[in-house]
Amino acid sequence: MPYSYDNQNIFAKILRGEIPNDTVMETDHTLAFRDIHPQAPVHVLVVPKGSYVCYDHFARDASDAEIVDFNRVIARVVEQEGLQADGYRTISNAGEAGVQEVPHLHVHILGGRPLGRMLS
Ligand code: IU
Repeated sequence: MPYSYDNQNIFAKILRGEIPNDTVMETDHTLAFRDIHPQAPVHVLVVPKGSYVCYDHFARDASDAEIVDFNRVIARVVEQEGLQADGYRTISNAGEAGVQEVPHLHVHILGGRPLGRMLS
């Protein structure tokens, strides 16, 4: 199913530089910045610069270079934020059932405290 991308969403505005953000890492294809309402001591959002609504949209339509870069940024943020030793969580919400608030793909990286069981 094709996705339609709303280029007025808040992360599109951040990527265009219209709204400031607390950047932790930037590459040609990817931006990582701190969530404005952090749910843990470390709460970073990793977003591709391309116009992708959610994870399956990106995984299906992005170039290999974008996909590799996105995943490498996640790995580098985990290392830079010192999350490897104690562990961390990645989450990407999609659509209504997934309670996705911002319709531009983002992976949350959460860590810095015990996060509790999410699935049982
Ligand atoms: P969600 O996965 O789409 O539900 O999460 C959106 C996140 O984007 C949420 O954690 C917000 O706190 C965060 N966020 C942000 O960092 N900056 C913003 O300007 C807005 C939301 I609006």
